[in-house]
Amino acid sequence: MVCGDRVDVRRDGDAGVIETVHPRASLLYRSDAFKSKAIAANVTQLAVVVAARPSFSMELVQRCILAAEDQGIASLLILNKADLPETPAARERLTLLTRVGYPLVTLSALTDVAPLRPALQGHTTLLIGQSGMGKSTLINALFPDAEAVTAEYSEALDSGRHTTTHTRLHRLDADSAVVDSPGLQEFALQHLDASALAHAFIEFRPFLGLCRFRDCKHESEPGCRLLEAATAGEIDPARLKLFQTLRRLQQNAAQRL
Ligand SMILES: Nc1nc2c(ncn2[C@@H]2O[C@H](COP(=O)(O)OP(=O)(O)O)[C@@H](O)[C@H]2O)c(=O)[nH]1
Ligand SMILES: [Mg+2]
Ligand SMILES: [Zn+2]
Repeated sequence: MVCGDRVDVRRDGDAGVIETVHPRASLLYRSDAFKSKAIAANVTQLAVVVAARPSFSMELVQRCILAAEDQGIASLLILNKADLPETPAARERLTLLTRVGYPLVTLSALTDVAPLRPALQGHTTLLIGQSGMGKSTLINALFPDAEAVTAEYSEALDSGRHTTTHTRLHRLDADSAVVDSPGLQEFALQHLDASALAHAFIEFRPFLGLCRFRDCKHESEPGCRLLEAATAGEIDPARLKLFQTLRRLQQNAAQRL
């Protein structure tokens, strides 16, 4: 059982006994080179928190979104620390993803999280982000009783250990919840074959299956519809380049097994 599982509980004196675990609509994994571990079930939306400072990795942001797409989970971008003067430059970097259609909410978790509330309504949202982006600050603002430990607070305690170490589900209302998971989830992508990976790039979908060769790797083959689309500006060449990089990584990993 993982965070987000739906269960039926039977009362047994003072205790609750789990009788049934319902089938999962989705399941997200965290992984490293050796193993993957389920982190949350029944998530309906991924929200990736970024900020102008410290700098964030567009590749990591995209990897998370790709893993979510593979599970049929939509993603949302949160640009936090809108009060910082470098925010417009950060927003510019995100256009790679907003042009594809991913919604972007810009806010300052220190002052006002109201802009985020409509996007959370009706969803179970997994909140992720690289360290320092303001995820704990955001959780505290949304859930004043949560006591998520922020960077300043853990410095004051002079301990790096006082950070979130387990996945937690915070309920907003009957239909909405936010799942907070420690650190950045490097979602598993290794298990995606080339075809699944290509489908995870949602803007590639209209072009898939139209290449001259059925086993086209979308590298330099003649009649490759994706290469044509990148040249014609129908898809962003930077996204195709990321696909090619990830496909090669996946292939190399598969060969080592
Ligand atoms: N200027 C500014 N700083 C923020 C904002 N939100 C969070 N921070 C700061 O960013 C740092 C990291 O925040 P924290 O919530 O611990 O980040 P986490 O590692 O993602 O959980 C802290 O010093 C926060 O006070 C914001 O909206 N504006
Ligand atoms: Mg934190
Ligand atoms: Zn192709």
